[in-house]
Amino acid sequence: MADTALVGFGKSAARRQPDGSQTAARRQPDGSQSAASRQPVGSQTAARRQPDGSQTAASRQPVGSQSAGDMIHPQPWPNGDPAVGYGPWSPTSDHVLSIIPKTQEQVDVLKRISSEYETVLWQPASPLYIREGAEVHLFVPAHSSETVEQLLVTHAITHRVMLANTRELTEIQTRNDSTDPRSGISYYEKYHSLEDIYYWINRTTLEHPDMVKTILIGSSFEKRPLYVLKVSVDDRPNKNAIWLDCGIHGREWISTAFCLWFLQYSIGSYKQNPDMTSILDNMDVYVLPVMNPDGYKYTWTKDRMWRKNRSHNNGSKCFGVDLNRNFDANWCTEGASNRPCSQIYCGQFPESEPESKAVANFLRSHKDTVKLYISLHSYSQMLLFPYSYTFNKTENHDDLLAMAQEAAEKIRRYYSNTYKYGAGAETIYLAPGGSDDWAYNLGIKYSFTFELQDKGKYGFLLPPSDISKACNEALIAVKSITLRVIEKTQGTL
Ligand code: 0X9
Ligand code: ZN
Repeated sequence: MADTALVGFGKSAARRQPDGSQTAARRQPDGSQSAASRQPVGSQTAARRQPDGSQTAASRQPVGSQSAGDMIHPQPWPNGDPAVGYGPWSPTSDHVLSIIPKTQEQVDVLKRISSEYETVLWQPASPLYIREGAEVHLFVPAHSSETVEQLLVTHAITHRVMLANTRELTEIQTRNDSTDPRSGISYYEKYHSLEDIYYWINRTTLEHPDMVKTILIGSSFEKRPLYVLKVSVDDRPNKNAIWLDCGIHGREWISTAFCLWFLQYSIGSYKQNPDMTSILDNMDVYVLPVMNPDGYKYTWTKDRMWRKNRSHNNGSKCFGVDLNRNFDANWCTEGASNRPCSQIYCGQFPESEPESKAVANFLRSHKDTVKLYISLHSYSQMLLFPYSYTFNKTENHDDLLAMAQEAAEKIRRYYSNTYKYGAGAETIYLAPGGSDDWAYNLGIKYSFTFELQDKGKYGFLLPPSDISKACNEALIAVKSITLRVIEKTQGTL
């Protein structure tokens, strides 16, 4: 990965590499941001971004002009300048800050930092959603850290370092020990590259021809296949079904890991586990493990923080559409953006993207049988249900609430972990164009979005050692809700 080319080093080295180049997050040619890659000689640190995502020419400096001493510090550090080594925080590596804005002015400063400087918002997904008193998680590449720190201190904005060195965690997430059978770690307790996942899909289908079929439902913008695995224990036509999709957002790796976990579990536990047996006796299961293969691939090769798909936006240098703003559910109203450089860009029109169109087409043609829709995301530990595009309640709000509550209680009982639950708009933010709301309006009245672990300790960089607990607790929620749906839909087909 490009990200791993760098190592953090001391302030006195002033971010200059031995070859004379500077360490700094590099803007990709498409206008996207690489989390931390090597910057070409002549570019500068702490690059300032224009609101449209481009970089200001004025902020570029000639080679050699940049050193720790060149940075402008209007004495923001009461205990001395950390650049000389004795300050409270010496950010020489990419890190994540937890920040709580307490006033509207602080909210505005944070919105500006997260949209104009080379940083990546982890939580919330867009500056649009930043609110007074709500915690913000901001990824800050090493080269932006002094500028960001200075702005926060100047405006007295409370913040703390949440993750001190993200490169190490990224490295741990991509380390592949699968070749060592003695490690004792199963395939499902690791993250896998897209190629590995395609290989796994193929092998799983071949190994379980009686239970698993692969359905090609379309292809991505970059022409990668979108495979759905159908798990079915009999050939009963028009059997009720559940749908699960994972990986709609590239950087949310635990989501895709969950789909593989779930598939393996359903295949292996039929006639072993009574709940799963009852689920498969009553329902077919459709699973789309990677809804956004281009974005996922990009997070493995170029930019670990990438969220959207990778489609080209005419007239803009920014790539990608947020697939979870591209569905036809109050599309592109408040809570989405019509600007291609935004993380929550809604696209040119509803279902403009091949990935969302493929899912929508499949569900439209299976809408009489699919009774439960679940979309897996991360992070923040929430069980959400419609609506997210309006504060209005759905007609079966109480049912959905009871199901989410029961699932969250089971997670608390069995795993001592807490999940918030509720309708999306009131629980996180108003966000139109989402797959769950669209599926609900299509007629799939049991529709959920799960935000898996964690709550920010590692965020998107959840270590592989946490996969099993994250997946097991999500599994308990999926089973609990599915069993309720079976009860409620018995006899509907
Ligand atoms: O904003 C989203 O798309 C989801 N959160 S995330 O941090 N994973 O990006 C929440 C989606 C909730 N549902 C809808 N907005 N429809
Ligand atoms: Zn997501």
